Amino acid sequence: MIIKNATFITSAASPSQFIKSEKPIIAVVGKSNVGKSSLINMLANQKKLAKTSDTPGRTRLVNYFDFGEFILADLPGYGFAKVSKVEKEKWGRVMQQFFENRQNVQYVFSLLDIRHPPTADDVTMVNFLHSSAIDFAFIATKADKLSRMQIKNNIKEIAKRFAVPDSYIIATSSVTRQGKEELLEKIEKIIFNIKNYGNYVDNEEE
Ligand SMILES: Nc1nc2c(ncn2[C@@H]2O[C@H](COP(=O)(O)OP(=O)(O)OP(=O)(O)O)[C@@H](O)[C@H]2O)c(=O)[nH]1
Ligand SMILES: [Mg+2]
Repeated sequence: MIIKNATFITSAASPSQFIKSEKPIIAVVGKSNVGKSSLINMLANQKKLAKTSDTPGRTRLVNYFDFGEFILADLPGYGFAKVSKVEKEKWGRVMQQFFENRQNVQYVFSLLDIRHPPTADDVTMVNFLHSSAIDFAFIATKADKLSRMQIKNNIKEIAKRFAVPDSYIIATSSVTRQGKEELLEKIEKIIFNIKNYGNYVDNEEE
């Protein structure tokens, strides 16, 4: 798949602003600073489509990007300690509403920092996706920070933690663009499956 001209669609601050589309919507989730926005920019071949930041936890919005055949939703990062409890609970509720309606999202990329073991929040997120019956894939980010051997070992550890085969985890780097082609192939399959077998838009809710 070739991405020609990805564009920003809109931001949603509350459930009433979540978009509905004929195109599959894939959400990008992960803890603050894991590299969600950078991954989106890598796929788009653009530097500043999605705002990236060294300061974690800035974005409290769902940002939507049109990639032609599909839509990527850049979600606020979780696990940011400095966010107040009230704020966290508010966003927990917004996210719950996002994931509980299958018209909002059909697939999820769960991002994990390849250097570290999954956090408690990562595990909570994955369990939540399981219980919501949302199909998802793991993406290990910042692979440029490790040697090839370390990448292999850490992928093994992450896979073990979630009881999935190593091949379920795609190692990526928004710096070297490692994993980009693999990811685009994966997206192609995801779109095919949603269109042909998924309970996508017109099956359930309408
Ligand atoms: N070396 C390296 N740095 C990365 C990579 N991806 C992201 N970063 C850096 O990590 C920091 C956070 O990246 P973002 O893409 O803004 O992370 P995010 O997950 O969108 O963060 P929030 O929006 O705050 O949740 C930035 O300083 C990026 O430059 C990567 O693949 N390799
Ligand atoms: Mg971001």
